[in-house]
Amino acid sequence: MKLITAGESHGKTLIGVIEGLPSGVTLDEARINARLASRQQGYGRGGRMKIETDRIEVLSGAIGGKTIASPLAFAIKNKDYENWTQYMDAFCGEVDKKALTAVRPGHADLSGVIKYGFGNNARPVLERASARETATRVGAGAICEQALNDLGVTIKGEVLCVGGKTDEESIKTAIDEARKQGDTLGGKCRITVSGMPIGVGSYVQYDRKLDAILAMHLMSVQSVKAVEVGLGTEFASLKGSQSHDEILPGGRQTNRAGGIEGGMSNGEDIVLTVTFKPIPTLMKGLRTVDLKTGEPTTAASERSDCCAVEAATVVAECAVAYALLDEILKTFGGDTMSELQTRVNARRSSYEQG
Ligand code: EPS
Repeated sequence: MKLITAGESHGKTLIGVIEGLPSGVTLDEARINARLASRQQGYGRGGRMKIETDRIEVLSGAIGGKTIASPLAFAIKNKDYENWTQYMDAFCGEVDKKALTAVRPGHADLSGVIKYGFGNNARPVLERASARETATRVGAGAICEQALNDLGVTIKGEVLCVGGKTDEESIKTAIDEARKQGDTLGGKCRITVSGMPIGVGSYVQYDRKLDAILAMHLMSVQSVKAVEVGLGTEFASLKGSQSHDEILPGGRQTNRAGGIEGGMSNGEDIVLTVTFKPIPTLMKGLRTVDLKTGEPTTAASERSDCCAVEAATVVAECAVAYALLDEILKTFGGDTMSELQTRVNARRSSYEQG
């Protein structure tokens, strides 16, 4: 499959186009919208989420609740565009009236301005670099999740920690505290995938390794700084005998590998830990240099989230869903959903029956 996303944070609409879905994938509008709604939630979100009610509008590629194999295009409207038309209109938008010159450390602002030659205004950079784009990743992932569920594969994400805190009460307190101080917080989530057939991905070429592919899909989510598979960084202090999952006649008793060996799914749960850095838009503003004056200043502080780890966990689930359906299709092929189901089931019975 190929997924293209388009859209600016305060532009007219967000767009996603998925090419390569088989025919016969069920599209459940309510279910996709529920996933979009869950991305909008979580303790620590900012004012934008009160403006938006993200909803999918499918523009092509499906009829009567089933995909028809042609490119599936969808839109998610930015309600906030009404307040930004004057600045963002494709033909007469006055982007300089919303100039951002005090570039934010940790954001795409500075490198983006230099790379694309935007002079001293980072507005065109941040509009696209914004995590608003993750709504399209969720729209696409929610469609893929449905197909995966129908193949017996389920994905579950959970927040492990925020700002170093692990229980809900301390997390909320830490977010309240950070907000009061004009600061932001990151955290970690765990994504667990159950029901994967054995042998998705491959050891035969570097770019076909399932762990490498999942890491790419997750690392490309805004604010992700690390992806671990199984015991991940803990492996550095363990011996081989403490690291691997012995194969016994009745199956394995451990899953330290996190469900992937040699770049292939091994039938155990795939377990991924994802680390998100704190959002780089701080209300208290870090030290920076103003692009217009060249003088030291404090970084721009636009409306933003204080913490988006809960929302980012939904995005991570959906990024994994897209990647896994894509890899399942590469491994098993099939033009229709039922062909794909038959092939996945044939693989399962090849080892489940011995
Ligand atoms: C986001 C929309 C954005 C931000 C946030 C995520 O809306 P606005 O910029 O209008 O407040 O809330 O984006 C960022 C944190 C960022 O760094 O760009 C969303 O829909 O998730």
